[in-house]
Amino acid sequence: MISDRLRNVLRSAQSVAAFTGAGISAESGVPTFRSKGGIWTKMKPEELASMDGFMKNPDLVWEWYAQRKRIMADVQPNPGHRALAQMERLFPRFAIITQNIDNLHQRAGNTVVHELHGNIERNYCMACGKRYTNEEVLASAGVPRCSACGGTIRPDVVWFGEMLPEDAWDASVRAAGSADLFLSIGTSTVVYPAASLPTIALDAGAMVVEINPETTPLTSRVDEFLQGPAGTVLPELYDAAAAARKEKA
Ligand code: BV8
Ligand code: ZN
Repeated sequence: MISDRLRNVLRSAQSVAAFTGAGISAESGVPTFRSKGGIWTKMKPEELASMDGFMKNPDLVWEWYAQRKRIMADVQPNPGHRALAQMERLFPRFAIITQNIDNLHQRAGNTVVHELHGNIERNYCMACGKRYTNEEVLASAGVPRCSACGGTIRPDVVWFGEMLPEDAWDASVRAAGSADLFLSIGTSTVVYPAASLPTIALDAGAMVVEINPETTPLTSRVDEFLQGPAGTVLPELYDAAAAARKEKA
């Protein structure tokens, strides 16, 4: 299943970047967005994950995030997340670049995680910036208010039409632009500017490998397409990398 070219790159790579989307957390029980039965098949992204949507119907948006906060608090990292945590210890430079807000990479043990779209466990007051934990915001029903200034509290995630966090974006562009191997895992590559990162890696000469049970708009441009669920493919990829690098050692 793994080509000799990929095995050689796994043996020699000094810098690896893993770009992830909702698909890597599907096997943990986190609903994806666009796959069958995904979130966006039921509701429009701009209605729920945008300032406009929040202004129009804050109760609906908060109820949706409260539901996702509870789901993401109860799930566990799966073999796909754990294989990426093992890979961090195998390669001199290894970075996770994620669109996910579910904390599962950190909980699996990865220490270098660039969160492009925020984090479900963080919240802040839109007026004074005061920060709040999920315990605090989920204590009361409805849209939580700031105890310092009475302002409206929102989840610390990136909504459509909002800029990505500069530090995470800059670090992700650097990781993609200096990678020997770039893995695109469980993402439909349709949301920008995140979806431009595989192109940055390709243009910088990295070997780009896509892992997904389905093809995506990126598939025709990658060096290798490993078709299958991340929870199966990534442990196999880790075993191949560990074996190749042991031989070399
Ligand atoms: C912005 C956080 C600048 C919130 C999210 C250029 C062209 C066109 C449009 C745009 C453009 N530039 C900007 C835009 C607009 C927009 C955009 O990209 N729209 C799209 C829909 C066309 N982008 C933005 O608005 C961005 N901001 O551009 O600001 C700006 C600002 C001001 C003024 C001018 C410019 C902000 C985008 C971030 C939005 N926030 N999430 C929350 O989660 O609540 S996006 C959210 O959706 C996720 O984070 C993720 O990014 C995306 C979902 O994609 P995936 O994760 O890939 O998930 P999906 O379900 O689609 O696919 C899952 C895949 O997994 C599938 O392929 C499936 O086959 C696979 N899979 C399933 N099971 C498995 C599996 N794979 C492996 N194993 C399995 N077991
Ligand atoms: Zn406040």
